[in-house]
Amino acid sequence: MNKKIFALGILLIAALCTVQASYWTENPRWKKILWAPAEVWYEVPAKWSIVAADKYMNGYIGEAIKQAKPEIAPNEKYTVILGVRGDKEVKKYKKFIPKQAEGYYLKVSQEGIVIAGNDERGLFYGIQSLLQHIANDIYEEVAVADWPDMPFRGTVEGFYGTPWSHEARLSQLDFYGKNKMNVYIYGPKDDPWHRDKWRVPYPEAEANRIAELVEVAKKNYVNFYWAIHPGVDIKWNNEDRDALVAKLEKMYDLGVRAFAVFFDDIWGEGTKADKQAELLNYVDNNFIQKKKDVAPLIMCPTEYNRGWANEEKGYLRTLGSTLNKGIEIMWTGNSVVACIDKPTMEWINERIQRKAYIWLNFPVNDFVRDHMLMGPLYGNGKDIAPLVSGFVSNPMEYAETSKISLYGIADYCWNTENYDEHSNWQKSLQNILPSNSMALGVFALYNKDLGPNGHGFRREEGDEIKDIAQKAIEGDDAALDILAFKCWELDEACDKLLADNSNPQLIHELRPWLLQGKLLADYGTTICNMKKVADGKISPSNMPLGIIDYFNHLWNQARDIRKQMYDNENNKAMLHPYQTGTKLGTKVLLPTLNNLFTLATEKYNKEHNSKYDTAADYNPFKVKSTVKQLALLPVSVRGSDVTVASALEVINWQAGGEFVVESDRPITFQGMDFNFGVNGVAKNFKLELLVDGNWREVSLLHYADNDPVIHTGNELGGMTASALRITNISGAEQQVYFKDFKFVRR
Ligand code: 14T
Repeated sequence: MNKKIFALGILLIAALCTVQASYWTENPRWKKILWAPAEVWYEVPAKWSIVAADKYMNGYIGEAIKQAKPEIAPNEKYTVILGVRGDKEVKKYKKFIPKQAEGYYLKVSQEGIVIAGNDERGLFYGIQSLLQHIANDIYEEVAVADWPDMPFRGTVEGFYGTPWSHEARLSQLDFYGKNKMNVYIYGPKDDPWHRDKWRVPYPEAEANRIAELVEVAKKNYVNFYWAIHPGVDIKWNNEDRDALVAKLEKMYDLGVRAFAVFFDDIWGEGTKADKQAELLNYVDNNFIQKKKDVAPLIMCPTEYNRGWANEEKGYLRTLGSTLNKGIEIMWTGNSVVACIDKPTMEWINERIQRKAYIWLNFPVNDFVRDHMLMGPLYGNGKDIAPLVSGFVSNPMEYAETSKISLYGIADYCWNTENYDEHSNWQKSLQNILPSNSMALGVFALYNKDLGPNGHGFRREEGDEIKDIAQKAIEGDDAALDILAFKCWELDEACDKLLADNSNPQLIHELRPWLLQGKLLADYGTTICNMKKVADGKISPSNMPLGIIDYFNHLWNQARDIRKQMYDNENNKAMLHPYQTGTKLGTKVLLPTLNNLFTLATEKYNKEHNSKYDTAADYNPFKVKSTVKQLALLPVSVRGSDVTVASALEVINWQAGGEFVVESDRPITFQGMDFNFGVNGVAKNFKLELLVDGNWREVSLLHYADNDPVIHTGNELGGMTASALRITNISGAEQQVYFKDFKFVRR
């Protein structure tokens, strides 16, 4: 081979390795490596001196650089030079500083360190990169130019359920600073002063906490947005308009300098585009603009996704043409819960005449509360950065666990084209639980998918065991052994995590799922053994000592574990009111195990002439509906209660539309009630039960005029049927909520 080409090749490979191996550890990943001389590690000095203007050192920049381990000693030769474009300290490096907002230049060498921000936030981010780079007390020489792709990156605390605790929020703000996210929108649905009591000022204790959050946000260079949700009962008059501005003024007095107004998940008067725009323009002109030190207003529209957009009524176009140009408009994509791609951005941007501000409903789990979402962020377009004005994630009420996905959000929003979900996910596990990141990774493999849900949003889970699962089902012994190993590995991971005390908040949030994980693993081990016995692969001499009928023991044990899993899910003390259970491994592992249980038992019955029940736990109920929004709702069974998950949105129930719950076996009814969230609507609906092939009507009534709950007549008790059907018989579309649908079996 030509020597020159050979040498060049080696150089090229060396260069690639250097960049890949060493500089992908930072989060978000750096944009541009300008200089990376060699893969050599140097010790971080014990002391250094700082060259920077006093105004920085006496402020948050000073606080940030003091997080580093080296002691600051005035005349130390090793210097850290800090500055912002235009400062004399960094004049020499001007040409390296990226021109983008929040960009910075960072150089770490044996001579010293230079961080030059394009602006103060850029300088702060440069310091964060340095802190990450020297975290292990060693460093490689490097120079980078770095800047964000999306101007606003962060979270919207916008879920239903228990709002984050104050401590959780403080920890989040710190996390955002470290990962270069600059937005936190405060809008928890169940904070009364955000929504139900939007006109009322916060009591003192809550107000003080908000003031503290604002302070901590500033330290982390995060814009703290406070959101108000007035649409539930707003009147379009001057009184309510003034009440809204007065509340914002109160928040301003607490230090808030960024605001949002949400009109999501409402109906009736509050949903009118022209009225919303008129109010918001007033707020913008008379409050936001007047203040001079307040960030542009953000609004969440009522039609916040394409699935809900009514083109004829032109809601979005009205907002687009009427709302002041500086007001940001939020958007969740093609549906409530969706990945964002270029077509959805083009579609919405054209209508609202500005770049939409993305509200990503991931990893929020308020509509699938039995699932913990610990998987990577993936599926969003890597070409949408130029089309968005901001990108925020709506997380889970489990703040600490949400950091797994938020770590991905930070990376994706900063370095969109180069986002790699696999490496990011690995890093995020390492970041959130360095002491046990492998165990966390194993456990998380079974906590990624959401299960069936009304939004039809699913995630990959279990792809890595799909093949062996299939082979094990087909009778492959080696595959069955691997599956058994996977169960052991899960059990071990749960043990490690339950015993970990390095991140107590994380383990506290995960505990119900960890306990369930141990049971699932135990169930799996038992079933793999059942299958081996049924296949004649465990010889009597290998069975536990003194056991005569091993299969009998295993079968009963599997049943007993299922019962424990069931009891765990129904432990009311542990759950919150809407918690529908505690599930994991539902996409591949659990169905595989259930399948193996049935196969093993069938085979054993056949060969031993026994009559063990072959059914692993399964759900005998199915929902069917001609009302589109109801058709995908999951049914869950808890003891004698059968519940259909509530839909929090308004249901447009067309005339004649049917909602059916079917069972594969007869149900004897004890009682039933449901709540459509509207008083006096029982008369618009008909309930029927399918008894011996005939539909039989059961009467419906309200107990009181002011109580939306619909009850059934006494004739229901004791009736046996295989399906129930509710029909809109009013002759007109009914707008109702679908909450608390339940019947009780005898
Ligand atoms: F404002 C919106 F962008 C938005 O997403 N609003 C809510 C949000 O608070 C909630 O956390 C999220 C996920 O459940 O979805 C929105 O709320 C809904 C949407 C529905 F389609 C609640 C119930 C629904 F049926």
